Amino acid sequence: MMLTNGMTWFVAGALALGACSSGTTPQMSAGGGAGLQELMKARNLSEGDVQAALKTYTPTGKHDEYYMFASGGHGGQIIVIGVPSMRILKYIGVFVPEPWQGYGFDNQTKEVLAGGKRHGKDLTWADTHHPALSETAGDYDGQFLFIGDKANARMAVIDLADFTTKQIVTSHLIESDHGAAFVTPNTEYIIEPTQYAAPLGGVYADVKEYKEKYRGAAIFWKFDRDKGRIDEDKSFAIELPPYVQDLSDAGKLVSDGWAFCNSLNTELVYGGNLEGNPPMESGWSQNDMDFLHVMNWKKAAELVAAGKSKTIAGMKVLPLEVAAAEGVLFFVPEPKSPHGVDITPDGESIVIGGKLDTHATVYSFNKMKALIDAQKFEGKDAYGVPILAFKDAIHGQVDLGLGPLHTQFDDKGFAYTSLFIESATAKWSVKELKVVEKIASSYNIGHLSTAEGDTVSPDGKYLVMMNKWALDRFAPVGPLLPQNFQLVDLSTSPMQLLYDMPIPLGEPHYAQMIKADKLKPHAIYKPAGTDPITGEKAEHAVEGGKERIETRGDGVHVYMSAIRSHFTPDIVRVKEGDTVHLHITNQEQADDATHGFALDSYNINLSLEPGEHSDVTFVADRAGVFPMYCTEFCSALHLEMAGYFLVEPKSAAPAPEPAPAPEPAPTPEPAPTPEPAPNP
Ligand code: CUK
Ligand code: CUA
Repeated sequence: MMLTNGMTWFVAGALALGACSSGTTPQMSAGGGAGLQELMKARNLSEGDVQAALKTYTPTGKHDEYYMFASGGHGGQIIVIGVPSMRILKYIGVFVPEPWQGYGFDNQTKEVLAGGKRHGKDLTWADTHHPALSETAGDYDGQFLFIGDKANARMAVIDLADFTTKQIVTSHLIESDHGAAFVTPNTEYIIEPTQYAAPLGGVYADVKEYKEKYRGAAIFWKFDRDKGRIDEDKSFAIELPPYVQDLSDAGKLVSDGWAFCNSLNTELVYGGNLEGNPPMESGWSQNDMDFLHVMNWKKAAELVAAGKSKTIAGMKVLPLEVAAAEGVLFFVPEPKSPHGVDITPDGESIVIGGKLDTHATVYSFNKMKALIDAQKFEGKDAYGVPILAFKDAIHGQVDLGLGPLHTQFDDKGFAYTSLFIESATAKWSVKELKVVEKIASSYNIGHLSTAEGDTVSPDGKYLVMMNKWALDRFAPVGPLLPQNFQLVDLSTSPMQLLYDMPIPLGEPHYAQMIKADKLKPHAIYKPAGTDPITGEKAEHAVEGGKERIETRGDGVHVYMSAIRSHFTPDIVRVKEGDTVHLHITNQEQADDATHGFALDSYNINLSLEPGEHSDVTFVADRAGVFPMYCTEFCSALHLEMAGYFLVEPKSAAPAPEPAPAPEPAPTPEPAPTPEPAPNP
């Protein structure tokens, strides 16, 4: 490992420091400095290793410089990671229940999850791909976070005031998405284009009618920042040909008002390998060129407002022929089956990864805009969409290496592109279209994230490579290995690999990194009795001293307080078959004074964070005695924070339970082999 001068200086400095404090020669001392060398020897660490450790180690009580929000893959969650320490700070429950946060257990969060039901069905997983932080003037503002679910075409809104999911929306217009979530520069809209084409609105048509009846669409979800919610009524979609839209991104600065999306299947192939057709993988890759979609979303919004849309599955849709005729949708050829669309910080260049090609293609927004303004097209596609000439629309191509996918930026005019097949990241100059250096990843990098790397003012500084394979990086854990995030220091040349972080929630796709001081989450819900989803005092908030149980027409209402270290009331008596409404307020107003509330057999587990109010409605359909208890070790008397939920059987004088029918005699199992006695 090459040693930089800085490193030599640092180790020497550390040694000198050790000498100072111990007053003996560094090499012989048992003090800090000499200890360092002994430690390096004992742990077989190089000076480069020590340097990497010093750059990532974050002493006790110190906070990280950045938050990284990473997709939690199939887990339907978001992973919050501190950078550079790479410590996991939180999993945010998004599309699936998250028990520790009580997410998906009380009425409030069940309703949030219900927003993501498809055709009335609950879904217990998601394929989360791209998290997107809210932006103001093209820069992360630290207020909101969005993420899409590729599998089920859903979009979630997370409020960073309390790192809690507030809303999930889905449109039955489409069946899947991919280039989601990406936000416009002032978070006017959150973009969600389809991946796999299907008849719009969830209707049936045989796949042989692919060209005529199958369609893509790009949904623009309108975000109401004051309410912190997507406004479904003000959202719209642009109908697209069934080209299998892939990644997307919104223009910024010079390209504000435009959105870009690449595509994979201008061949209009739909599989059928048992029916004499090529399989999708080769069928989709026949044409040398696919189409970069260039969409004028501001114009589309105006046309929709002017009544030029039709409504499908409750969504206002700008028809393809209108989008093509009225200057909303244009195509530019792009090398076959590309991946990734990333816009440079100045908004002028659009970078497309070649995936099957060694190049990234850099399009010039100004050139494309000039062609559009001059109505200079080289033709139209089969659906009547004007096509711009490739050679007139590009700034150029850069030969990066095998399998370019995604691109991020720094503050010095460099781009960083992941090379999936080569397992590396290429650092290159956007202006000169020249590779400066590369760093290897272990192995098969997908996305990558630099600090604020897709905003108008990236920081550079750190790069995280999100690798699809981990192979030999970590202690083995069976056939399903973690995936691997690798932290790289961008402040040195060459770039330096600092840290390997296993990611046990796969498959994570994208992540965004934001300066930590932009976030100001609150620690307490104020006043006590706040509903975290609305942010307002809950209708059934309970005041200390006014705890009570009321039987009303709609069931039994239990107004309960939680405060160290008891629930009031701590005995609740209901009758079998009663509808029970638990209204529980955590009266605490101190940091981290969270109580849990568990009720066995009824699948109830709440997290009552300081000041939080939760409502739970359920039918007490099982008679018996159910201890209820606090699930957070909140005080020395935490175990005593318990009570009884008594469900009296229906009949006044309960008959003893009938003796259970004798079970059929089980087939005798072979006697188990006695386990060997464990070693002492
Ligand atoms: S996609 Cu995952 S590596 Cu869904 Cu963003 Cu490219
Ligand atoms: Cu409250 Cu334990």
